Amino acid sequence: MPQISNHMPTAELQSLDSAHHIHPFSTQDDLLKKGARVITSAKGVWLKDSEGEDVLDAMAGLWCVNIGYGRDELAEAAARQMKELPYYNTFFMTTHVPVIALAAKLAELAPGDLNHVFFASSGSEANDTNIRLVRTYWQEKGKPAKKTIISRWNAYHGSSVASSSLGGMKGMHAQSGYIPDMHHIDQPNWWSEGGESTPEDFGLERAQQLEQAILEIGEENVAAFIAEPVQGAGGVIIPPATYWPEIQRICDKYEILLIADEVICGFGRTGNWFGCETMGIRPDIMTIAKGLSSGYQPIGGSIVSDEVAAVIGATEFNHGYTYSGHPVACAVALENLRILEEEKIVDTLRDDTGPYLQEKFRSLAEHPMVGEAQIIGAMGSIALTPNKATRAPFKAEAGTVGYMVRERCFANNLVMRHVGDRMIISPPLVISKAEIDILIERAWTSLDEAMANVRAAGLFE
Ligand code: PXG
Repeated sequence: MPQISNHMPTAELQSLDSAHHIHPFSTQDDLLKKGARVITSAKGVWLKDSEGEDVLDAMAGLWCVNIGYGRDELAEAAARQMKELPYYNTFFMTTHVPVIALAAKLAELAPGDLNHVFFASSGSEANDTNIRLVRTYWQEKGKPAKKTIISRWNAYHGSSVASSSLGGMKGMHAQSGYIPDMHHIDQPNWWSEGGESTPEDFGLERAQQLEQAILEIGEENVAAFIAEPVQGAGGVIIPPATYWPEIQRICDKYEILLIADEVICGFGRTGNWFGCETMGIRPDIMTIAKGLSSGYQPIGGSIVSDEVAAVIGATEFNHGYTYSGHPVACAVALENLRILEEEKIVDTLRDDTGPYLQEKFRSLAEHPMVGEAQIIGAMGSIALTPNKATRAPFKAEAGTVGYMVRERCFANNLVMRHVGDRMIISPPLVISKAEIDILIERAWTSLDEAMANVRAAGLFE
């Protein structure tokens, strides 16, 4: 086998990659034909590829590199921990210092009485944990029939079979089936589904679907409602202001546990430490991952309230992963939280760079192919449309035009993803004003170029 390194020609790396590596959410045949872009290093918000191009990463990897790339402090924290204690588990009455320190730090940062953390290595694992947690909670309360979890169509809660069953991605259900006792209601996507109603009325109507579902399934059978404060992978759908207060009212009225999936929203993304603070809700459980370590190490978890912890605490919780509370991941997450806090990254985003990004991003709505530009904190999306007034979709399969825009972004060295015909951004929280200008300039150029292709394909009318 040849010596594989950064110095190998791109084509050779690509052919070895497509020959041996099965990629997530990709069509392997496309990779065989086109080859993947090879990323070799990164600093701040910039990726470098194997051709030496500098690419602005407006997705922070997969919504996770909140403090930006290339922070040596995290590498040093990992090395220190690896030398001292590279691994030990937290099963069977053992523990270690990094996991104690991280759990205590998270209890301090999390709002209200969310003071207890169960660790996992990813958001998917954490949401699997949540399924078992809420069912155990109701069993312990003497209500074992309360098993059903209500979620939303187009929600993303992970890729394991259980967490994707919680999620509402029909393409994922179609390939794996899904586990029983899950129920989905519609998402608060006013742009695509709101018709003639006002966003406020629509927000209320969508929230009240939760009440209807509880009444249909029977309160005695419902364990929890799970949702992302702002839907991420579903297209950065910022709900109308009426939505979350109504959801909270319904959860309180029927004693349904509220799980806020903060995997994307957590650790500053929405301009506060947690999305539930931005949305003014009081979850019983929060799912965390991604920004917890800024993606430098795989780590996630469930933060639960004093009450949930007390109820669960009465029994043996038959659940755990070999890497729950992995010492190296915990040490890196702690260092990441230190940087987020000491460098006031969340405050700077909320008070300074965030408002600048939001203003510039909203100006994309002036582009002839953009209907709305929605942004909160540093997560935003634009809706592509041939007709701003009617909010019409393109006369092509959903995602066709989104893909055309994404292709132009990629060619213009801007990572901006498409979800159907929405384009989304979620840059590192440390993005500077000068970098924001570059992001918007490249997005505008890519939209112009894509629009010419969309017109040529006869799709603009
Ligand atoms: N919850 C939410 C809200 C997520 O966004 C998960 C759970 C699962 O986390 P893990 O760590 O198991 O992947 C996620 C993950 C995309 C994309 O392209 C989004 C995610 C993952 C991969 C791709 O939008 N979100």
